[in-house]
Amino acid sequence: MADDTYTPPEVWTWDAESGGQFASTNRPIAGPTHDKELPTGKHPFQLYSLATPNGVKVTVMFEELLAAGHDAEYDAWLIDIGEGDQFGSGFVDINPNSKIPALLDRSRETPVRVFESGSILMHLAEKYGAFLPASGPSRTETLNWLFWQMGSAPYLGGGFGHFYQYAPEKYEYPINRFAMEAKRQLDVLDRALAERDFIAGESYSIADMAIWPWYGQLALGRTYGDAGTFLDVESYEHLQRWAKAIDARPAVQRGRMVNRSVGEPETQLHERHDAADFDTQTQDKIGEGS
Ligand SMILES: N[C@@H](CCC(=O)N[C@@H](CS)C(=O)NCC(=O)O)C(=O)O
Repeated sequence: MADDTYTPPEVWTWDAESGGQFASTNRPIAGPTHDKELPTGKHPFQLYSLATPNGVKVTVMFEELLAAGHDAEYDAWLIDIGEGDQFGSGFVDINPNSKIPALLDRSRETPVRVFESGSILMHLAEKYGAFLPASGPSRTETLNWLFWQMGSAPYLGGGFGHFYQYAPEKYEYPINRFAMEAKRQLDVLDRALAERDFIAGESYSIADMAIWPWYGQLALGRTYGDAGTFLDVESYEHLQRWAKAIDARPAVQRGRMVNRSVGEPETQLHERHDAADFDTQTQDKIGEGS
């Protein structure tokens, strides 16, 4: 229905067909739809996720911790959000918001659930004393940018990305509104990165890990079809330099593969239980490419 003919009814009712590409998963209620226990592996950390930008933040963090010599071994299990795995009872117990990523930290006597990607990054950073200064202005600046990402990305993904790429029709009003906001956010980052190597200062931090999967990958032209051209991402010089530098990190390249279920089979590691899995368990090796 075109924008100019729609009058909202007095009380909204759910039309299951109105969710565009995600109509099959989105509902106006929370809670589980079915009973399903989550699998558990041998490591202290059990990650239930998918290689979307929010998922990649956490797998990059684990791979960076391991690369830095921390004992941060983890089992990563694939949650297929297209199939509704996020509404299984075991997953909802760990994240009542039914969104990936969700983590169960079994390194304590009583396991701790951790949901919201920013909370997971902080939890791991504090546990290992890594990628987040322990105190002082540099810690505050890192958290400034971490929370900036958590607050800003829904306008990029749920706003711009949804209307530019996924909505059933192209509507000029929301595309204009969210393209302007997306470009404003890109300029925020570009100006900050003109003055420093990384987003929160001269050290790589959980703020970079949170921001790069969204804005770095947009700058590299990897998200939302032709959005890179549409938003003229090449014009953000400092953002480009940072995006490419982070993309080249081996831990980032590994983190992008974990729980990935689209793309070239050699880039997909559906589950990760061991460092050797990158060499032996990718979809091209186990022959179940999707
Ligand atoms: N603020 C949350 C957002 C998580 C989120 O939106 N996850 C998406 C994938 S990127 C999801 O699980 N969607 C499934 C659904 O909406 O049913 C976080 O950062 O962890």
